[in-house]
Amino acid sequence: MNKILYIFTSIFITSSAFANQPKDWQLGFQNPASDGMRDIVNFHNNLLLPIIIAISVFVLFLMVYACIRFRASKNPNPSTTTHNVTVEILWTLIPCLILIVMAVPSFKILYKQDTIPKADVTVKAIGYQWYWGYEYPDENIIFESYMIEEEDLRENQPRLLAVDNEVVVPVNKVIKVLITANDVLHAWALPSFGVKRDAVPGRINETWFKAEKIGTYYGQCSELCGIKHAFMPITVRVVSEEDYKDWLMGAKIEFAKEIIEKDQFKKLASK
Ligand SMILES: [Cu+2]
Repeated sequence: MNKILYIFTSIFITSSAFANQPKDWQLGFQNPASDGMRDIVNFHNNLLLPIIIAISVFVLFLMVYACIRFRASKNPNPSTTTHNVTVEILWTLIPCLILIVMAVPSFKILYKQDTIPKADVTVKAIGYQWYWGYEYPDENIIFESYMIEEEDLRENQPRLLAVDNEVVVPVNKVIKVLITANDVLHAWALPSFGVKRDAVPGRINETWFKAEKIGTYYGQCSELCGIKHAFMPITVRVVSEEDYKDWLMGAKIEFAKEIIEKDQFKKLASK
């Protein structure tokens, strides 16, 4: 009974209770944490959903009506009409109009996603079988990010989603993500930010997001990439500007890509 209640509340009460990771019995989207995702959710809830419901109800009505009105006992001599120009024009024209109504806002969102504003932080994500590697090209930082096995999970770490080394980014800043892969196709996807891009070997795809809330956000590889496709999650920790700077100091030493000069190390370590 509780389960049924939960499903109903999940359907009818919008996602304010949802955090930034998938929940049991969840049907809708995760909470948007960026402008881009809010556009997508609004597009879905205010336009697509009403159209889908209207079409489904209309088709159901026609089917039920035809079943009752034209059943054999009521309609022993069926009509032999094969053409009706008006109806044919209508059932071509109306779906076309519906598609145009959907296409216009859809393209608007796509172009908005495609136009990357000036980036404050650039992160490069590299898909491997089966984990993600990350680079901060401007910060001399490189690290790998593996899923934490179930027996090693700490409190509040979700199963199959938490990783050992999280991507850390500042809140309310434009984060540009460069996405590529080293072996097969992967896809870097983070539902709360409305971000999903294929990771293609030999090619760099770009996307961006601006996280509005501090918190931890979870995503997964979204391109079937082999036997452990389900075990290469993505964790992004959004922190304040100061926390980001603190993290950067430590990360520059811990995850240094190139050897740090002695003086530079001293400078970083002293901060
Ligand atoms: Cu993958």
